[in-house]
Amino acid sequence: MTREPNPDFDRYMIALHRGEPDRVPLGDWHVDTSLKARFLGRNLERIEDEIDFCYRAGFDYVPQFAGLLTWPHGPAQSASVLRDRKVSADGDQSERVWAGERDNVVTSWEQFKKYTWPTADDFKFSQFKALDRLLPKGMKAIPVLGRIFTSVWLYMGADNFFDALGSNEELVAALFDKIGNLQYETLLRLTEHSSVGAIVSNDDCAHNTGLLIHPKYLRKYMFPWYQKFGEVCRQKGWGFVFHSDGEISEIMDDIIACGFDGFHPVQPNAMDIVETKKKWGDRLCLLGNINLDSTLTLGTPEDVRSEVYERIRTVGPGGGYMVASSNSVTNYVPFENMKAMFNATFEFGKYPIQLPDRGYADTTFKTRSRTEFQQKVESLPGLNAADYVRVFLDDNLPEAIELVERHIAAGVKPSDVLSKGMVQAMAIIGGKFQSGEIYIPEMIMAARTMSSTVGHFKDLLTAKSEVVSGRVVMGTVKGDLHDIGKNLVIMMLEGQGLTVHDLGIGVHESRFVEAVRDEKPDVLAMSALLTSTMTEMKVVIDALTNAGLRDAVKIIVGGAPVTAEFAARIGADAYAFDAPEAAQKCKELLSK
Ligand code: B1M
Repeated sequence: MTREPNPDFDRYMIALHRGEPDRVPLGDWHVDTSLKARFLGRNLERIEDEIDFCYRAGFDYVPQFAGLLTWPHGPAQSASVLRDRKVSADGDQSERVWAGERDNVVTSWEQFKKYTWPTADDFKFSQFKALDRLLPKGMKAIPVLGRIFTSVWLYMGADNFFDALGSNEELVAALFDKIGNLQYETLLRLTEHSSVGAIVSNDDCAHNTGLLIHPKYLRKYMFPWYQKFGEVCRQKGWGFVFHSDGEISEIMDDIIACGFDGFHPVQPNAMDIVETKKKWGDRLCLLGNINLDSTLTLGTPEDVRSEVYERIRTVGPGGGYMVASSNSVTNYVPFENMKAMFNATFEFGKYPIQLPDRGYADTTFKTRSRTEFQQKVESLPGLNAADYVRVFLDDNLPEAIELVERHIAAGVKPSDVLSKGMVQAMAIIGGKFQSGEIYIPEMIMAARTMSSTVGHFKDLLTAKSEVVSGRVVMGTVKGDLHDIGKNLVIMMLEGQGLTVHDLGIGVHESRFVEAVRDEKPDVLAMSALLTSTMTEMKVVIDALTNAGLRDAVKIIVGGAPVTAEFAARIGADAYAFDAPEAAQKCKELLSK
């Protein structure tokens, strides 16, 4: 790539303030080290190398992680090294892991008090000192600092966190306070550095179809901290960008109220960037949207070029847009695709933008389609599934038990209590989750209350049950540690009367084969959240074929980047968009 680097942080700030600079800036906050090294033709060992990469790639800034990261497999080049606390399992200090994702370091008051909390003094700021001295003219530093909500739930572990919102909210509040304060103290330290020009606060609040938790918690515990961040940024004249994956429309106004100037990464599978610009583009600059689920990872450089063209054509005019990936430039983005994204930004991004429509939208912008889950509600005289919906969502086990007793006493068959009462209630609750009426914690709580109710009447309800029965083995595939979605799927399956053996996360193909051979399940269910790991599903199917077991089991796949078309291509029997649909599809597979 021969291009004269011409860094100019004013360009970044003009775009951030919704203006038209000379050209559309690049806006990513993280590029994997391996790609940077390949770009430079050498390993990155010093801050000078980071600067060199950003300069030569065409960025107007150098992003650097700061503060508490709680990043289980953290970006190795992160600059916020913890001095003397927890280190990674292999003893590598450079991984700077405070709390392993599965360590669940704080789940009780006792642990909260016992834990050696870091202070801002424990973080290293020397990289910013170096940037103060070394940055070339026109460039600034962007500390990536936020992760308040994310750190809280990673410290507790997802399940414990979701539980605690209902059962121990004071502990959740204390964690928000502790971590919010720590990140804020770190921000104040950064005010001493002349190189800083903006802050990117990264805090993933959502998945593909909605927020992870009810916005009232974010409003109570997270946004007040970002208000304080916003004040500091305003006083310093710094730009302020919020990063959250997923569909966050519900909290967009809160983000604006905190003083954020920009929103990254407008994930294409979750939000339509053209619509987002129409609604909020007069108050927020948009950064991102180059699709990590498909184009950047699976497409060709020409596909990437087309997608950048399309984004600049549709979102660039009028200003307030920066080209970036829809999360970060991960190690599984092909090198040539990364370069194509940078180059196309320079090629098409010059203002004024007047690009003709080349019809790229149809080929580059692939959003997954969701099948609406149609739940048939059959009512029986004296039995209304809605009653179970209410008590499950209220987490009211005594009332659920009373309800079952009342229905049995009124002469409803136990199998109908289960299939037309509770199982239907869980399906209705799944529909509420799909429509965004309830969030993950409520769904988990309802599933647990149902399971406890069934457990209470185990012999009575499950004897000669007409509820579909079947056995499922499920796991998240090798290389992938995402499990919140998998766990929800399992709860829905169990809520529909299926027995599930959870193999956990990062499951090797040999483990799937072994489970199919030994446990003879009716269905094998696989989850993947990364484009790089969904190909593992095919590896598992091939391994089953080689072991002569492919026809012994039905296979269903799903997860955020997985599509029906992909499922068909790898030879799976079914695909489901979400947990309620997974339950529906498994039942269909069982009836075949
Ligand atoms: Co990660 N992450 N993450 N992450 N993360 C995603 C998945 C991502 C989509 C964000 C984005 O692009 N903006 C992106 C993947 C992009 C891609 O490759 N296509 C991503 C990335 C890049 C990464 C890292 C690589 C980041 C990095 O290090 N640079 C890294 C990878 C780690 C690894 O796995 N090796 C990483 C790490 C993490 C955390 C550890 C911080 C955390 C996971 C913690 C955990 O699971 N215990 C995390 C999270 C939380 C997310 C987001 C924000 C939320 C995922 C989630 O839990 N959703 C996610 C953004 C997003 O999804 N938009 C993102 C809630 C859950 C209910 O939804 O899991 O989609 P979901 O499950 C749904 C459906 O997909 C479906 O039903 C569920 C419920 O209805 N479903 C199935 C799931 N499995 C199914 C199976 C079925 C059927 C349906 O049949 C069998």
